Amino acid sequence: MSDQVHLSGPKTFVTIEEHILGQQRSHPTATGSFSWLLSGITLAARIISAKVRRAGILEVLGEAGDVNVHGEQQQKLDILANKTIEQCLGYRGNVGILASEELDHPKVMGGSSGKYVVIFDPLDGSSNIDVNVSVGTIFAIFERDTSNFNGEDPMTDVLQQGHRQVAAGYIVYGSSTVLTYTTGEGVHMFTLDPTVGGFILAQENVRMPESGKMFSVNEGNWNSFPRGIQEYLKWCKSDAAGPYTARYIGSLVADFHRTLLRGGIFLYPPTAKSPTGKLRLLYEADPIAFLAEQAGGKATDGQIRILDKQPTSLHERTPFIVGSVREVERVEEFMRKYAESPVA
Ligand code: P6P
Repeated sequence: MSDQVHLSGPKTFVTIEEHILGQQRSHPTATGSFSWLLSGITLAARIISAKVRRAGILEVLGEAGDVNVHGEQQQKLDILANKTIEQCLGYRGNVGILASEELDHPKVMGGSSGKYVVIFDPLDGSSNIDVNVSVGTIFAIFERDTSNFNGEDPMTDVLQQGHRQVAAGYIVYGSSTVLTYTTGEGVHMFTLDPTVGGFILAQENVRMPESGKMFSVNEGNWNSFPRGIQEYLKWCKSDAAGPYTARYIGSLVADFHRTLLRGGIFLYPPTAKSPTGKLRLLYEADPIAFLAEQAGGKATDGQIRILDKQPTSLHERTPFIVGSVREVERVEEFMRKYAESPVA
């Protein structure tokens, strides 16, 4: 049975719950536990969306006066989003470990019974909140090896390579709230309908265009980009290339959402300020890379496939290049060609 959702009778809208159940039915061994977990994520998404939409009214704009583990000012909505996800997922019984950008260490929820690990960025791009730019939530889901869990450090279940994800997704709080997820069987997109308070299927089996003349990078860091990246961007701006269009929102989820739908490439290379890249491997690059590959795209750190990287710490950063397969391959060619050349 394909994982397409089959509706009987006249075409009506498909809710995310129906779609998840449809995916579950295509797995004879599925117990519903995973569907129960994903419904916790959709609940958290609806709550966070409501808070983001009323940020100005709820007086949750502005900084919370504290800093997170990275020394970044915590926005009040950051904290609210983190708490919401913990409450919606942490007590479902099948989540054993939660790890978040906002937490110094992973949280073990209710002993060793929880089968899943959920790693998330509760509100990515939160510095954009006060200027009404799209922000997003990103999540990655792994299974735990509970057979040998005897209270040892939960990090052994958190520091898994990205290709071991059982699901990943994001919610982008933009002109509309869109939830995109994959369980390894294609990428599916849902739009929140505020009138019914539910996510409705917008597009099934989303495919990223194989190429796209749009690059997304913060060129303010140009001087410290690797030579290969500089030469690739020069090529993009040349008549030989077209030239390309530049689009950069400064919010990963929004920049990736556009790249997923329109094609092109997003880059956050090493910079002087962030020599190992700015974006985090576990809860930004890995889930986005899983979605990109499931949609026919590609994701690398410039040398290694993102999903093959072995994390060594929870908040580890990585250079990140993701997008249409032809565009990423072209960047890799430039990186190889100028590998021996110092930064120009
Ligand atoms: P810069 C937002 O703070 C974020 O973590 C990502 O969402 C975004 O892609 C990146 O940082 C933007 O960083 O240095 O260009 O402002």
